[in-house]
Parts: sequence; C-alpha cells; structure tokens
Amino acid sequence: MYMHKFGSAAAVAALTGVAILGFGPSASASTPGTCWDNYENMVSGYMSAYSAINCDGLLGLAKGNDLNWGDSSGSFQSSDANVASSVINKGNYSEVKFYPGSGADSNFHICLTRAEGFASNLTDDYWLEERGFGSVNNSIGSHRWVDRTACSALAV
Ligand SMILES: [Ca+2]
Ligand SMILES: [Ca+2]
Repeated sequence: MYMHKFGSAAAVAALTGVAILGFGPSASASTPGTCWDNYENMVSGYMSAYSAINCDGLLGLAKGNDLNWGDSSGSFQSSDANVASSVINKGNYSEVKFYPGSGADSNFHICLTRAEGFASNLTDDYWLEERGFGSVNNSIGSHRWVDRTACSALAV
C-alpha cells in the first residue's frame, strides 16, 4: 500500500512536469521578437516585407504588385531590393510570389500563402526550395499576387 501511494505521487509529479513543459511554446508566442504582433496589427489585404528577421525593420506594405523593388516607384523602392529577411501575407484572396531580381517573371520563386501568414526568417528558405539555388534571404527583388496554382515552391 505504501509503495502504491509513492507510485501515485511520482506519477502526479511527472504529469505536472509535462503540463509545465507543454505551456512553454504557447507562452513564447506572445513575447517580442516574432512576426505574430506585426501580423495581428496589420490591415487585411496587404503583404509586407522587413529588413530583419522576426518582422523588424519595415520596408513597405503592398496591396498590389511591385515588379521592381529597386526602382523609384511603388510600395518598394531603391534600397528595399535584396534586403528582405522576413515577410507577411495578410491578403484576402491570393498568395504572394517572390522573385530574385526585378521583373517578377523568373522561374525562380518562393510563395508565401495566406495560410502560412508569415515567414519570420528567410534564411531558412531557398529559391524553388533548393539550397543550390541560393537563399531567399536578402535576395528578393520583386513580387506578384498569384493563385495557389502558380506556386511550386512555398516559404516556410
Ligand atoms: Ca536583411
Ligand atoms: Ca518598386
């Protein structure tokens, strides 16, 4: 009987430990240094890009396409090209397709779906999801809104 009680107490302690560990991830989601707050506070219908990871350093917000992030017109201009390290898609209907360089007509791309919402660190992403094609980080030069069927590679 004594041994049985001891066993129960140990089991309770183990369960408590699991519960505490389980609370960790949801607690960290509301701390600074993530894209969650940026996403929550952003107006629906737009995409946005940031110069640093975790959606720090806003480069611009766009409701439409910008086929050249390095020119002097549109939502992204001059020094906005080749510096983005995190992105948000809070569009109402479409996915955002990113390209290296200007023109937004390359086969090389990565898409950010509305379901994904944001990519908080583009150093994890590669053009066409192939490491050999190079990192998406600091190399986005244009974007378009597209249907899901226009995407073969998705940002994570
Ligand atoms: Ca950057
Ligand atoms: Ca532009």
